[in-house]
Amino acid sequence: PVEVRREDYRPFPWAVPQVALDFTLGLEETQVTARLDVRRNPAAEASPVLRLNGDGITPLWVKVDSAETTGWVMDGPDLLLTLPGEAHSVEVATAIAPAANTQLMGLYASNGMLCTQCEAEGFRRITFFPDRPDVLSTYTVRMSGDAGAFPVLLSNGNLVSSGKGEGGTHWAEWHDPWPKPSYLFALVAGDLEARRDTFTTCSGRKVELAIFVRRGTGDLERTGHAMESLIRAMKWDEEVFGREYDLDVFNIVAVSDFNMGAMENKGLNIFNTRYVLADPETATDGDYDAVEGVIAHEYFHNWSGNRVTCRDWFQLSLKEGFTVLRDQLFSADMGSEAVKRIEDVRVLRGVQFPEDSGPLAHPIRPDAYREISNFYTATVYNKGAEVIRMMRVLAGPERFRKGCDLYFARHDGEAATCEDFIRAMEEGAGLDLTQFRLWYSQAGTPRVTIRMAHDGDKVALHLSQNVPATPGQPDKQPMPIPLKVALFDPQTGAHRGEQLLVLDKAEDSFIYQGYASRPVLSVNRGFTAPVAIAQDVPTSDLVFLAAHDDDPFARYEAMQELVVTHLKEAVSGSLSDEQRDEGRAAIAGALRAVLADERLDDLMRGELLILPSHAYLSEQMLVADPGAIHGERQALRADLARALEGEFVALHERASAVPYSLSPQARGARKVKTQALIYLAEGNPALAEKMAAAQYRAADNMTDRQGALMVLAGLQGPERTHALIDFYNRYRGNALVVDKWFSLQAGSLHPQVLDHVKALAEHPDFTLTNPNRVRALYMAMAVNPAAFHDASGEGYRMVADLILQLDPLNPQTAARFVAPLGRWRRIEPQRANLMRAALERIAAAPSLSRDTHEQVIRSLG
Ligand code: HT7
Ligand code: ZN
Repeated sequence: PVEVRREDYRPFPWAVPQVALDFTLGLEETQVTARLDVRRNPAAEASPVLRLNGDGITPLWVKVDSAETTGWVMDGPDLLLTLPGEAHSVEVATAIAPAANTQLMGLYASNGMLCTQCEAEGFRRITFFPDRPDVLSTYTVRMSGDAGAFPVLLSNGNLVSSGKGEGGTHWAEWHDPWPKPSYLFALVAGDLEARRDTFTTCSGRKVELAIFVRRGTGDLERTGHAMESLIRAMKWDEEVFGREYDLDVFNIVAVSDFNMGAMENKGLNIFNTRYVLADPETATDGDYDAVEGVIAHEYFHNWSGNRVTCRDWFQLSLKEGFTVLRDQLFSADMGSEAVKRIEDVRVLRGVQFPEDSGPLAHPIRPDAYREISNFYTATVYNKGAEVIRMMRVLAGPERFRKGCDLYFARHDGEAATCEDFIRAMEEGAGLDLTQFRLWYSQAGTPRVTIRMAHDGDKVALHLSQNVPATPGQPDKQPMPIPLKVALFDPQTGAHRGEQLLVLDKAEDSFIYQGYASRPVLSVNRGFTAPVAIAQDVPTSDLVFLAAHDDDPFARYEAMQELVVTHLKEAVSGSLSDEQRDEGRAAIAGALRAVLADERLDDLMRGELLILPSHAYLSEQMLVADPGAIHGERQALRADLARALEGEFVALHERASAVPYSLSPQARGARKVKTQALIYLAEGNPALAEKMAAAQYRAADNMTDRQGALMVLAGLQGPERTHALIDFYNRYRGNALVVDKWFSLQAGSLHPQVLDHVKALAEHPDFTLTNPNRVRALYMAMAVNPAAFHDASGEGYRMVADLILQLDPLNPQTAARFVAPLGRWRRIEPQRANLMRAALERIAAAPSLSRDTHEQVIRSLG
C-alpha cells in the first residue's frame, strides 16, 4: 500500500460545486446515480484529467454532458475521465450491496435499516467522487424505496419534497444548502420512530430536533437524556463560543452496528446506540456522562469540523482536538470541573501516553499514513485537545475566545489547516506561537525534571525538559511547557498565589524570594501541560498535598504520586519488608484522611480512592513486568482494605442509604459505594461477596447493579454464578446491557478469566459482525492485564486469532486490536517474545487489510 504524505498536498484540479444523488434503495442491492457539476479549479494546477475515487465499485454507465461515453478508464479502484472544457456535467451509475457490507463503511445495513458512514473515505464505496475533504459541494439527494421496509427516509439538510411511487414505494428529496465535503454526506432509511423537540436559537430561529431509533424496540423511552444533552449543548455553544445552529432541522439516528462512537454528518448525526440510549435501569452514571459528552461533541462539530472543515486528513486534529476540548469544557460546566479534569487526564495517561511512548507514536498532525482510519487516535483527539487547552492557558479564556472567533470568521466555508488555526490564535488572542508549533510536529510525551533548592529565604526551581525520540523522529527540540505552580507553607497550609511559568528551554531556573522555611511545591496544577513530571519529593510533601492542596487536581495528583512512587519501588524489588510496610502505612494514612474529610464531596472522594491504573504504572517503567505490577498493585489494595476495613464498610453503609437520583450527591454515593467494594474484595473477599450480593439484589439502577456484578465477577464464591445468570436473564435482548455482561466477565480479576472469554466467544449472543459486541468481549480482555498478560501467552494468541478472523470482515475494528500487542518492546523479555510472535503470525497471513497491515508493520518495525 502506498504512503500518503502531508508534504505532497496539492489542490484538486476540479471544483465540484453541486452534486445530485439518486438512490433506489434495497438491502441486497441499492442503485446509485450521481451527477457532478464540475469546473476547473483556478487555484490548482490545471489538468484535463478528473480522478474520481472508488473503492470496490464499478461504473454501470458514465455520461458526460448528458451523453453516454466510453471515454473513461479505471486506474486501480479509481475512475479517470479526460474532460476538454472548463465546466461539465458528469454522471455515473453504480450498484452496491449494503447487506454484504460488513466493513460498515459506505452504505450498509443494520437490523433492516440502511445507513451510511463516510468519514474518512467511505463515500467512495457508494459512488465515484473526489473523496477528499477539500472538495466542497452542495448536495441534493433523492431516494426511493419500499414504503413498508423504509418508512423513514433521511439525508442532510432540509426535506424538500416527498411522495408515493409505484408498487408500494415512496420517495423523498433532501437538500443541504451548506457546501460540504463528501465525508459529511449521510443517508438513513428504515422503520424508525423519533423523540421530537425544538430549540430556538439566539437569533430566534426555531430548529426541529429529532432522535430516531428502531421502531418497537423500547429504545424511544431511553432517548430523553440524549435530547436534554443536545439542547444543553446547543445553548452552551451559543453562550460560550458564540456559535449558532444553521439549519431548520437537526436529526440524530441511533444505530447498533457502528465502528466508532458517532458521526457528525451535516444536520444528520449518526450514533452508535451506546451514546444515545440511557435510563436508570440500563445505563450507569458513566454511560449518562458518555451520552452527554458524545452528543455535545458531534453537535459542536457543526462549527469545528463542518462549517470550517479540514484541508486534508493530516489536519484531523484541527477538528477533533478542538472539538474534544470543546466537549470537555462543556461537560466540566455541566458537572464538576475538577472531576472532569481528573477523568480526562486519566484517559490521556492510560491511553495516549502509552501510544506516545510506543511504536505507533505520531505527532498530533501526522506526516504520513497508509490508512487514515488508523490515525483516529488518542494522540490526534486527546493530546490534540491538550495542545489547544495549553493555548487557552497561555491566553486566558477571554483572549482564547477572541482567537476562536477570528478562526471561525476567517475560515467559515473553507477547508482549513492546523496552521490556519494557529495563525488565527496568534492574531486573535495576541500570542506568539512560533515555538509552540513544535507541539504539532513533534511526537512523544515531554519529561520535565524538577529540582527544588532552598537556601536562606530563596527558593530555586531548576527545571529541565526532554522530549523522547519516537519512530522517525530521533532528535527533538525543547517545547514551551506552561506549568501552573504554587509554593505552600506547610505550617500554615497556605500559598501566596498560583503562578504560571513557561519552560521553553532545555533547562531553566525560576527563583522565588521570601521563604524562610522550605515550602512544598505543587506543580502542573490543573494539569496545564500534557507532560510527565519527574521529581524527588519527600513522602511527607505528597501526604501534605493530598490532604491540603486547594487545587483539587493537584490533590488527586499527590495521592496518585504517593502510590506510584511506592509501587515503582516495590515492583523493582528495592524495598525491604520494613520499607514496604512504611510505604503502605503512609498511603493508608492518606486514604484514611480522604475517607474522613468532610469537606470533600463523594464524587471527588471517589476519584481520590482510585489507584493508578496498571497502564499508567507500566508507563513509569522502561521495561515493565505486568505480573509483578499486577501482583504489587493488588497486594497494596488488599493491605489498604485490611487497614481500613471498618471505614470502607461504614462508607458503603452510608452511601447505600442515599436514594437513587441523578444529583451529584447521589452519583457520588454510588461511586464510593462500589469503590469500597473493590477494596474489600481484595482485603476480605467473603465479606465483599456478601455485601456485593446484597448491593446487587437491592439495586434499583444499573450503576449499583453493574458495580456489584463487577466485584462478584472477580470472586470465586457461589454469588458470582447466581448474579451472572440473573443479569443475563434480566437483560437478554437488550444489546447494550448484554455487552456489559460480556465485558464484566472478560475484564474480571477471576483466575479463570481466559477460559471464560473462550466460552463467551462460543455464546449464541457473540458475533463478529457487531463491533460493540467484539469490543465488549475482546477489548475488555486486551485491557485486563491479568488476562492479556497471562504468562502462558494465551491472551496474546487469542487477540491475534481474533485479528485474523475479524480482518476480512471489518478491518477497521480488527486493526484497533494491534496496539496492545505492539507494546512488546516495553515488556519483560519472556512475554515480549510471545507478543512479538503473535504479531509475526498476523504479519505472515496472506491478504491482510491495509488497516491491519500498517499497524502490524509499525508495531514490529
Ligand atoms: N468524526 C467522527 C469519526 C468517525 C470515524 C472515523 C473512521 C471510521 C469510522 C468513523 N465513525 C466516526 C467521529 C468524531 O470524532 O466525532
Ligand atoms: Zn469528533
